[in-house]
Parts: sequence; structure tokens; C-alpha cells
Amino acid sequence: MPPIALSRPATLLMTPTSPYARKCVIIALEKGITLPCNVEPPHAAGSRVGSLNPLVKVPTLLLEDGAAVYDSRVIVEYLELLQPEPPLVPHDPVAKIDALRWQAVGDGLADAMVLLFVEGTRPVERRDEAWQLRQTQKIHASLTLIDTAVRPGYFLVGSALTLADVAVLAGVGYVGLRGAELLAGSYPNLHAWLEWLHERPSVRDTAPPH
Ligand SMILES: N[C@@H](CCC(=O)N[C@@H](CS)C(=O)NCC(=O)O)C(=O)O
Repeated sequence: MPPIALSRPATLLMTPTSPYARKCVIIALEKGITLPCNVEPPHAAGSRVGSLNPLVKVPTLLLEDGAAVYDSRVIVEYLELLQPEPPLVPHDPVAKIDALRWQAVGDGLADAMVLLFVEGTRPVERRDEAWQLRQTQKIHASLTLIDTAVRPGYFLVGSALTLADVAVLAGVGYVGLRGAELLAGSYPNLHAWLEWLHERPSVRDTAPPH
């Protein structure tokens, strides 16, 4: 694997529905980093993702020197290194762990929704109901936790937007895209909080296509 040197981002290989890519794009927008995006589904014919990332996943960040950075958690840290202001990953060590833990919740919520969605695409007789139930429980437990922690006008960690808010809103947004029925009629604080966050152009302009 070629070593990483600090080089400008050339292209973010992504898909518009990927919550992990959305997280990176929002962070770049909030930092004022120019981040050209190219829609490049990893398994599409001609996609460069597989030759750059052995995991064959988006987002993959291609740098000007030809090196690649992945996964989204590493891309976030890379963007933070390139443009430290405003800090989206808190400097204070305790606040940083708090924000990273929220990132784990947001990303994990998206992971569970991806697994549930993929399972639902199999023929009915090949679906594993116990597995689907476990993913659904993870999704509801995460949404319940988030609903108890948020309210409009407040960020999850400290007094400004951080990775915590971005990762959580991206994960919840993906549940809205693939499993809207899981969100409907519940989680009132979460819905109000998302509406408030959607006032920000970075959040509004990256909403997944419906
Ligand atoms: N942990 C990874 C997850 C990335 C991921 O699962 N991306 C999906 C799209 S949302 C993907 O590329 N899937 C293709 C595959 O798994 O082959 C990250 O944070 O970047």
C-alpha cells in the first residue's frame, strides 16, 4: 500500500445515497474544503473504487498524488488535518471520545439499515427473520437513544456542530431513505432536531434522493 502524504483531495468517489459519504461531504462543506465528488458505485462497470480500496466501498477519497483514503472515519480525520478550523472533531479528549461514540451510533445505525435492506431484497424464503429482527432492534434502540439526547437548538457535544451531529443525522437520514416506516410516528425530539439541522445548507443540500 503506498504511504500517505498530505496531498489535496482530488475526488471523493461516492454515491448520493451513502450515509458514510454524506458525512464526509457535510464535514467538507462545513470546513469550506473544496471536495469534488464523483458518483461511482463500487460495483459498477469501470468504477475505480475496487482498484483503490480493497474493501470496494464508498466513500473512497482519491488524493491528487494518486493515494486513496478510506473509510469514512479516516476521511473525516484527514479533512480535519487538512483544515483544522472549524473543528468538527473536538480537541478536548473527553469531548472527542463523546463525538466518536456518537459517530459509532450514527454509522452503526446505517450499518444495521444496510443489512436490513439487503436482507429484504432476497426472495422471501431465503430471508432470515431472526436476523432481520436483530437489525430492527438495533435501529430502534439507537433511535431511542438519540431521541433522548437531542432537541432543536442544541448540538450533541458542546455548543457547535461536530462530527457527532453529522454522523447521527446521516445515519438517521439513511433510515428515512430505506426504512421510513421505522421512523414514522415516533421519536418526536429527533424529528424536531432534524428539522432544525436542515436549516443548514450543508445538511439540506446533501439530503439523500427519494
Ligand atoms: N465503514 C464504511 C462503510 C462504507 C459502506 O458500507 N459503503 C457502502 C455504500 S453505503 C458500500 O460501498 N457498499 C458496497 C459493498 O459493501 O460492496 C465507511 O464508513 O466508509
